[in-house]
Amino acid sequence: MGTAEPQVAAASDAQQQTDGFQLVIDALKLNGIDTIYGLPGIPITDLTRRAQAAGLRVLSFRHEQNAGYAASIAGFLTQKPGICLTVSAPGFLNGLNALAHATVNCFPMILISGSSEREIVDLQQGDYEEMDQLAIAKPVAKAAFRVLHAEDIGVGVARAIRAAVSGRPGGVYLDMPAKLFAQTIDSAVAKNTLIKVVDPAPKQIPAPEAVKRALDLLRSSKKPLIILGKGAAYAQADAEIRSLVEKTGIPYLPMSMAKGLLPDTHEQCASAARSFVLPAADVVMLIGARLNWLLSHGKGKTWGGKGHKDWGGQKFIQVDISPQEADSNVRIDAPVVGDIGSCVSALLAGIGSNFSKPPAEWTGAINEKKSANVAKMAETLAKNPAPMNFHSALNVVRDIVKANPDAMLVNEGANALDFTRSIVDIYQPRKRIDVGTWGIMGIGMGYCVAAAVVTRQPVIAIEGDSAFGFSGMEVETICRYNLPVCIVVMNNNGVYKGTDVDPNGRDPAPTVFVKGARYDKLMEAFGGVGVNATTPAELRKGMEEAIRSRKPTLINAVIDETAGTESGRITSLNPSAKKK
Ligand code: ADP
Ligand code: TZD
Ligand code: MG
Repeated sequence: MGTAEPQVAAASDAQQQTDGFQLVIDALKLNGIDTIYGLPGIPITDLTRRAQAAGLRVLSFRHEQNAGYAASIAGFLTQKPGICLTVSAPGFLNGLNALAHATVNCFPMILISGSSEREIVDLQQGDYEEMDQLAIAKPVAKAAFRVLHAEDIGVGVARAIRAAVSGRPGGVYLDMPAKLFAQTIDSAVAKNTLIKVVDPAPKQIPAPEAVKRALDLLRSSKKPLIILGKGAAYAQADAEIRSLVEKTGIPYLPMSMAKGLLPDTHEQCASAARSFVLPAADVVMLIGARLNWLLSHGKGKTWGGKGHKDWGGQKFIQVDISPQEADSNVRIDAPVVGDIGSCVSALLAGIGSNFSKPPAEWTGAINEKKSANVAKMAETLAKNPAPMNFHSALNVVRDIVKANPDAMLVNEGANALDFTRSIVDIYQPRKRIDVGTWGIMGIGMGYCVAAAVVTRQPVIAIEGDSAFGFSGMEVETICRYNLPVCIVVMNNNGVYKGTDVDPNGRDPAPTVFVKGARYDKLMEAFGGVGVNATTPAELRKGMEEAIRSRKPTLINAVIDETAGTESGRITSLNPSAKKK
């Protein structure tokens, strides 16, 4: 009898304990995070198991980089930080590329990595997979934090969420040493340490004088142009943006991932007259787009430049959440700083009902260019050469996307990227996701997994054969989770094309792969559907069937190996081209 009581007390004490693993899960769930993209191992294996047991969706990848890219694009699509979970040192480093990618592209993402104990790391005592991860993550992350005590997990997760989604979104690193997960703490005390983040991405209302300055400039313009970037797509202010474009009547250009904010077939879309409108416009309003290399830094030949017949010395309005973005390349005459939803609403309120639409001379000239270019393109697309080229294959993809406007389109490669971007119209916001600001290869299969999981819509991936190779093993992941993904590998036997040869006749050229490779068989290895398509008709049949069945499918589209251009559309950045 005398010993019975303490034993009961001990048992109930034990019941009231929680641990680091559980607190991480509780903190994520409390903040509405329902999916983890990761790869298990010491010290986070149990975190993946227990998260799944607790009802979180845990998607397990074959390489952390792909899990990281998946998390980053989930962040873009949902405005909630995508979570990537990795083991220490090598797993962390594999995920780091995606963390940097998230920061560079302004996507909210949190990389959570298990790590070695501080004591061992700081004395460099040689732990299993030891590395000073926090220090390494800092330069590529928007913010980086380490949590040492279970009672600080709530604060650590809250700070990571705020840093990822507030202001300009970005990648955040959260370092969790192994010992943290096993720490136990009283459940009641622990509960109070958790934080449900209130208003994680607060509205940022633009200053009225900034809005007025921008509108005055727009009103003075004879040849205005709006450029929509992926920040505008991220902002989910779709109705306001459409309204601004339509009420002002200003022609617009969508950047790659802003395609579909308004349907690419919209009468004000100037994509088919891009090289005409950029130099000719007099006032350009950037909405969630940076004047980086993708817009030729706002100067030089693309923009007319001095001496060009259309040189207008453009004036710029820039709508952006980052106050530091303006003037990064050229003078911004009217910066409007705030979140795009608030800024566009303020601009709309300011234009009222008496905004005069741009002169017909301007819109008419654009339409003329557009019609000419569209007619030229239609002619090219209608050809049916043997073997298939990019155009005849993408003509099929264009039809399939038109018939399935809800489907997500993932796209990477060089020619496979550039041709798809210009040929395949997008009809709804946030349906096109691609290589982003860095023009990076390897986003493909990670993006496919996240796009399918987040949107539940069919996913079509148009992949260069080189691009596909960077993440190709994730076809197993796609099969394992039975995701409705249709991958089309544009197989031209190599990087840019498949025709290079080693002048010494010893090895294959650096840009060339195994000729006639059958990527479709990779998919079959894991129970998915493989199709080898040598004609547009075969490609169409394969894609239609994939969308209908929602089965993981890989179509090896055999493309003329002479069809590509070196570096696709960015030949001018190739130093060998600069030398000439
Ligand atoms: P693109 O590559 O499509 O041209 P960028 O990635 O260069 O687009 O630019 C995106 C811009 O959008 C960044 O400067 C970023 O600060 C901004 N941005 C992102 N989210 C928001 C938001 N919610 N409100 C305002 N600006 C945003
Ligand atoms: N590595 C990474 C991470 N990103 C890159 N962009 C490159 C290398 C360089 N690169 C490109 O810019 S495009 C490309 C590489 C290797 C592949 C092009 O070949 P592809 O496409 O087969 O994917 P096309 O259709 O043959 O042009
Ligand atoms: Mg290729």
